[in-house]
Amino acid sequence: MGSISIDLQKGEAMSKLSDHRLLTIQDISCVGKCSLTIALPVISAMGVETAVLPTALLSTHTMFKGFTFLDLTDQMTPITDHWKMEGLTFDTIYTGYLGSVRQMDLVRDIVRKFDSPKKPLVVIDPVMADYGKLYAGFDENYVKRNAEYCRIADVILPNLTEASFMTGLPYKESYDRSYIEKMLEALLELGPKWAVLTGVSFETGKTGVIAKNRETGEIFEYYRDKVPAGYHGTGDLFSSVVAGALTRGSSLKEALKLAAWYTQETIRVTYESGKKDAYGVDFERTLPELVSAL
Ligand code: PXL
Repeated sequence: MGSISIDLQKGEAMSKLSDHRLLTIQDISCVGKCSLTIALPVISAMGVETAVLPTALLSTHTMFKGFTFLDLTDQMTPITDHWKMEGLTFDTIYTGYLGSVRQMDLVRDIVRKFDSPKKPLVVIDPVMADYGKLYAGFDENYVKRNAEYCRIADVILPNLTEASFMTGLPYKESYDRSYIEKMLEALLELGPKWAVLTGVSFETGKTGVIAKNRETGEIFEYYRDKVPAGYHGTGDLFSSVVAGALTRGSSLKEALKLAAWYTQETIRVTYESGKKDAYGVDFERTLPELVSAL
């Protein structure tokens, strides 16, 4: 038992630690720079206390051959019950890679568990696919349940592949504006307040993000120069910055601009350092820039 909680009422000890507290729920891949090994350092550096609920322990992410996998699903309820007993609250609940449909059901229970005194903002990155293909271990049922799971979100952040799997619209590498608008509409039908599509490009050499609000129909988009390289974990980096910025009180537009700039800057620095494999981005080198930008 930590010494601070001895003198204070339950919950009071924890609630004094930080002005903003976010809970992120995703796997920990010990090596490979993705999910929690990105979310925890990045969101903490943004000045947001970051609680973690690891859903699985992997030796590496699933792009490596022969990775180990320890399922932590059975820990999700006891850990969060303990937090509830301690009187903890979260400003934001942000989920990334979830290993199973059951984990989505448990996250729904967790969101309900922490919905008072103030409902947390729910940010969902439905991590499951890229470049037209599902990641190892996922199937049609996982896709269908992920689409249903997006209903509880304030903000969803799929890439185009994930969006096409969830909406049933065809995946296209070249497309026009009407395709993207249809995709946003179909995503909003899943029920989130904001649908954000990442990795959208209408012009050679540019890439960015486009978002639509379900209630107002407002569209926001932001593009930057495309660095000619793809690295693992950049979606997790983008979503972590969005979740961190929203938790600090930024508007979604500010959060998306910051995340798009920071992700592109990090890809650029990684690429210019000569790294050509997809292993991961050197966010450790660009974190000071993110902190200065806040
Ligand atoms: O970066 C997304 C991600 C997160 N976690 C695990 C993954 C992947 C993508 O492959 O395998 C375990």
